[in-house]
This record gives sequence, structure tokens and C-alpha cells, in this order.
Amino acid sequence: MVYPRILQMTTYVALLVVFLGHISCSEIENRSVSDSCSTHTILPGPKGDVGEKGDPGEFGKQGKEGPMGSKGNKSQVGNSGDNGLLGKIGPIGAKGDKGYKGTPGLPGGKGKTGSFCDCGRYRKFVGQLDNNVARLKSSLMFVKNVIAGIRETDEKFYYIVKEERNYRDALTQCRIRGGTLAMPKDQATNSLISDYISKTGLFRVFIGINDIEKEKQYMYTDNTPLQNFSSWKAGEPNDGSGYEDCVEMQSTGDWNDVECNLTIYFMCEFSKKAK
Ligand code: GN1
Ligand code: CA
Repeated sequence: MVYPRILQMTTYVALLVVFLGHISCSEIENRSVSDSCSTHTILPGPKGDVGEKGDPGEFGKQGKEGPMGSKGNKSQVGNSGDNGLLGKIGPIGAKGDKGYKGTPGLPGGKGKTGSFCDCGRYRKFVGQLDNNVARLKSSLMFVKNVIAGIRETDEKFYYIVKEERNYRDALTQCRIRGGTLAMPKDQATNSLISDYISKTGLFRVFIGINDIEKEKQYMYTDNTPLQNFSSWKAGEPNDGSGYEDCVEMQSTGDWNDVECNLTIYFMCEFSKKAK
């Protein structure tokens, strides 16, 4: 690339010499000093030697930013990450199937020699016990019903105290004995008590009902109100004297309100439950 350029420059120099030659001859002709120009043809000299190699050029300007390169190839698989956090506890699984039956255990040691059972004697003894229990029950029944003259249900004993007392004293006497005035709360109990009164040859006894706290609001002595049951005589309670706040039961089973200061026999009841 350098040599053609040098040749080109050499050609320019030769042409310049020819041109100058013409100029000088014209000037000479104009001055008429010499005729050598008109008589001598100036020929180009021989081709010069190749010039020295030029100095390196300056650094060129920075080129424009090239277009975006194409997508690179997929790289290698990365290293494994760190272990994740422990997950939440899952729901309770379904019940497993029943396991197989285990193998039988080893036989136990030989037992001690048994003693002779005199079963006949035991049977006889038990039979005698049964007889004694029956006789005791009979005796107890006699004492309760004839001597003491009491009545009972599965839950309670009832006892008529043949002492004439007003209502408050009657209640106190029952409590001293460990009970309270009788509280008939259903027809069966009411009938048992009325039968007891009539069989004893009595007409009336105090029972544990009154409206002392509030007129017409009858309460049992355990501070519970009358609920689904009552056995008032026709026309009662009438608060006849204006002071009839306590209740008697008559031999018919009917109830009547009477004055609390009336002194009559009374019926106590006792719970069979251990306190
Ligand atoms: C009795 O005795 P008399 O009739 O005044 C009874 C009242 C009854 C009334 C019914 C102490 O009163 O409680 O409601 O009969 N008083 C006594 O007629 O027994
Ligand atoms: Ca009355």
C-alpha cells in the first residue's frame, strides 16, 4: 500500500519538473536571453528510489458501539443450595391395621397343692346365715311397725310424734331427731302418710308446709316451693282466721291451712341417705 503511493508521488514530481521547465523557458523567451529552451527537450529523470517507510499514524478515534451480541450458550448446572427449614407437622395419619397375634407366652409355674373343700359344711353355714338374716328382718319390721310405729319408702322413714306441739316446736323436735317435718311431694308419699295417720287412729298432724314468709306462697321446710303436686281440701287454703300460715294433713290425705300456734301431733321424715 505504501509503494503505490510513493510511485504516485514520484509521478507528480516529474510532471512538476516538466511544468517548471516550460515556465522557465517561456520566461527565458520573453527575456530573449537564450534559445536553449526552444532547442532542448527536457525529459523526465529516472525513477527515484523507494522512500523511507513512514512513521506510524496517530491512534484512530474510538469506534461506535457495536450491535448486541447473540445469546450465550447455557452454562453448567449450579451447586446444590443449603438445606431448607424444617416443614410443619402434618395431620394425624389413619389408624393402622391390627397387628398379628403374638406368640403364646411360656407356661406358668406349677401351683401350690390345694386344700380340701368341705363344701357341704359351707353350704350349711350359708343356709343358716340366710335364716338368721330373714329372722332379723322380721324382728326389725316388728320393731319398726308395731313398737316404733314408723313407715318407710325406698328413700325415707316417716314417724308420727304423739306429742302436741305448735308448728315451730314440732319442726324443732323433728330436727333434733335428725329429720324435718314430713314433706309430701307426690301422691304416693301423700297416701303413705295419710294411711299412717288413719291407721294410728288420728285425725290430723302438722306437715312441713307453710306460707309464713309470704302469704299464699307455700313452701316446704327445705325452702323449696310447691311444684307439680298439692292435696288441698276443697275450699282450702282459706286463711280462715287470717292467721292460718301452717299446714296440717288430715287422715283423708287432704291439706288444710291452720294457725301455726295450734298444738297438735306432727309427722317427721328422715332420709335414708348417709349424710
Ligand atoms: C276450721 O273451726 P272453723 O270452722 O272456724 C279450720 C279452718 C278451716 C275451716 C273449714 C283450727 O275453722 O282451718 O278452713 O274449719 N280451723 C281449725 O271450714 O281447724
Ligand atoms: Ca283453713
